[in-house]
Amino acid sequence: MPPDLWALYALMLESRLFEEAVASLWHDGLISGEMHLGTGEEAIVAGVVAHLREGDAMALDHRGTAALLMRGVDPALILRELLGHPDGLCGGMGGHMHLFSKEHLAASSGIVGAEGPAAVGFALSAQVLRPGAIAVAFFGEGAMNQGMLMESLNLASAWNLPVVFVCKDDGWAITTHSARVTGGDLTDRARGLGVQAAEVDGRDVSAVWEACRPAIERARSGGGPAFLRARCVHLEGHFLGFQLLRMVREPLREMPRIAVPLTGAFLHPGGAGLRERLAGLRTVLEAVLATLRDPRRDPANDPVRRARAALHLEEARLEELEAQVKEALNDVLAATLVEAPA
Ligand SMILES: Cc1ncc(C[n+]2csc(CCOP(=O)(O)OP(=O)(O)O)c2C)c(N)n1
Repeated sequence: MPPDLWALYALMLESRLFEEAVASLWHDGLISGEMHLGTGEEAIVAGVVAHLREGDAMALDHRGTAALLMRGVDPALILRELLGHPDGLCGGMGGHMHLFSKEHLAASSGIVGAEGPAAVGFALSAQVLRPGAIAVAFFGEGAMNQGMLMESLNLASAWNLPVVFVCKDDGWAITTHSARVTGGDLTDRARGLGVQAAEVDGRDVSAVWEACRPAIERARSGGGPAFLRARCVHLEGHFLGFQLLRMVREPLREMPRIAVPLTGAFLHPGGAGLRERLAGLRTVLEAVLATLRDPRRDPANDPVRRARAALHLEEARLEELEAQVKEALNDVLAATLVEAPA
């Protein structure tokens, strides 16, 4: 059975529109604190969540909004939670990094890597209490360098637990280039612990859906854990207002403010030797070029846009679907914002 791209696109679009609305509220100062969005991860989340059934569980990271929405959690409850409203999903006390839904067996955490132990706990209870049910853990590649996630992969393998570990690999952990702090290959690392592992283009929702199907089916039927590494691009950078993204989006305006004084300092005679100063100039040049080549500048890395392009031949159906998703979301937003205190 092929994936239903229409249904997957609807999930992704709802999530994208919801997070765009959240971004706008955050920029207006109505949501306090940091805000990590999952924009750019929608294909991974939709491709996995579409396989889940009642009784399955999800352990989520600091970008858990998309997964909860796609799993059917009421968007009004999530929005009220982000606004700190007492009627929010967690009484307004959790905020966007600590969203829980007992009804949906979903728990998120701002502690990087904590999705591993939570998913293993969910999977152990599924193995004992609800055979056939599974747990999914969503986390970034940075979390793969956390001990507790390694322990979780190990235990899931040793106990043959029904858990699928989904690594949303965008290559960055805030401002750390993950490759610089990572030994070996992450997929091989999972295999080394006895966990079946696969890689997929996380910008392609059909590919993700196809890639995780055998992993989920195997876990359901007692075949043990799996690891899926899906590459993606975080379109908003690490969090809203991310300083590096300002440079990526407006290099001509932002870059000179940093590059010009640095270049001037390296050209200034005296101080460090010529060799060091030339190396400094080279670093500045490389940084400027890397900014211009940044994958966040390339619309082809947007999974929602890619899914839409695959459906564009049926323009009328597409527009109808988009209008439906927008209208439903606008109703929720309007009702929630009227109810929420200023
Ligand atoms: C245990 C722990 N260490 C550090 C942090 C600070 N922190 C928050 S997000 C983040 C980066 C995580 O990178 P990754 O796992 O790749 O996820 P991404 O943010 O890229 O989605 C860090 C280091 C934290 N929240 N928890």
